[in-house]
Amino acid sequence: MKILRLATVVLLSGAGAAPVDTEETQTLLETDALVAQGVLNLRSYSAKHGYPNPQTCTLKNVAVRREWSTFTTREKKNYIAAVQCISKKPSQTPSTLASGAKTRYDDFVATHINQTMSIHGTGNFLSWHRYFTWAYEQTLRTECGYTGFQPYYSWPRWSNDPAKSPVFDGSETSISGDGELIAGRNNTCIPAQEYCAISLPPGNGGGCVKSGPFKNFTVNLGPVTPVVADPVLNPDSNGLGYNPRCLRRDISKAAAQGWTKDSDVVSLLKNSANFLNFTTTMQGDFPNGFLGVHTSGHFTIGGDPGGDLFASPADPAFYLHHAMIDRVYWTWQNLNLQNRLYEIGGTITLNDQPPSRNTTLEDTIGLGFVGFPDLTIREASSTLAGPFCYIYA
Ligand SMILES: [Cu+2]
Repeated sequence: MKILRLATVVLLSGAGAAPVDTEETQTLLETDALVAQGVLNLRSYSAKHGYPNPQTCTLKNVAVRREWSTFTTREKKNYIAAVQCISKKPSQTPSTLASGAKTRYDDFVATHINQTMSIHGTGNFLSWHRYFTWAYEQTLRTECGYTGFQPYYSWPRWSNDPAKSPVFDGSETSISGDGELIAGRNNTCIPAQEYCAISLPPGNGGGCVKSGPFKNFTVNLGPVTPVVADPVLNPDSNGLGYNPRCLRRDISKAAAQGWTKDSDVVSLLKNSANFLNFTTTMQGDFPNGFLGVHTSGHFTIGGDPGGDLFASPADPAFYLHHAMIDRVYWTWQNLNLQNRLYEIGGTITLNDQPPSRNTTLEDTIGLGFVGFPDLTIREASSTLAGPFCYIYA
């Protein structure tokens, strides 16, 4: 595993990324060893089969997305400033469609709310969220002068105590920390209060985020499916009306420790034989008490909108979580590129309810008033193809 890690460092340095000093010596995760193995595979696969866009994107000029803890203070502050910048620019979504979309940041939230039922538990889940996260990164860069790339939050690295992670420690260089403690709350039941297959105990928050750069951040849209007991309801039942309120969190050790440990991610990567198996394991099997890394990551953040399937992108930590989802998908592909680069499965309705046709690689994914052209799932299947040119460290 040490050799693999060294290989990544060498490969990434060769790819133009500056070697990064981390503040502390991190324990070597098996997840990261699999990521490194994936990079080696991608390199040899590309040498053999060529690049999709050899003129514009190779492993020599590719963007490298890194974990938040490896960002320097300046890089962190630049990212935070860009997020705050798009949350001050005007929305491009017509108010007739989403009267609550006030800012450029809200365009992303409105698009996600609008499409929720056709982008979760579906064959396009991974490619749609890949494109969505990329569009967010591009918007930070092109509209707010950000020069870095989208950071990710490595769940297994911080699964023991997420509130202590550099993403959630509440410092000036975090994405803000936990909410104000609201005592005496009940457990959260998943999938529903009436059907408590998974019962998560309350954490140490529940109220408004009390420190860090997003302490005064305003959430405008949602909730649609709130998990907090006392939600401020949206004037429109579709969640697209104007509902300004504070950002609430309830960071959950139980969610993080339960389903996002190194062994959980390794098991997902090693034991998912096909695409459908991978994407469904990732998204959980609630009736059987299995939350999966995707939902666990959302509940690690918790609160409002963090725990809301529809409005969750209104919490800026969403994009670091979904970059990790994409990193794991990308790694799973890299571990068997021949079979997995263009593999698809699933249908076009949430958990196939109501039953629907199979998803195909020619189906398109769209981002509404976020304002990017539609892509086919095929085009979104490689992070070196189409509009993309990035990998993960
Ligand atoms: Cu989503």
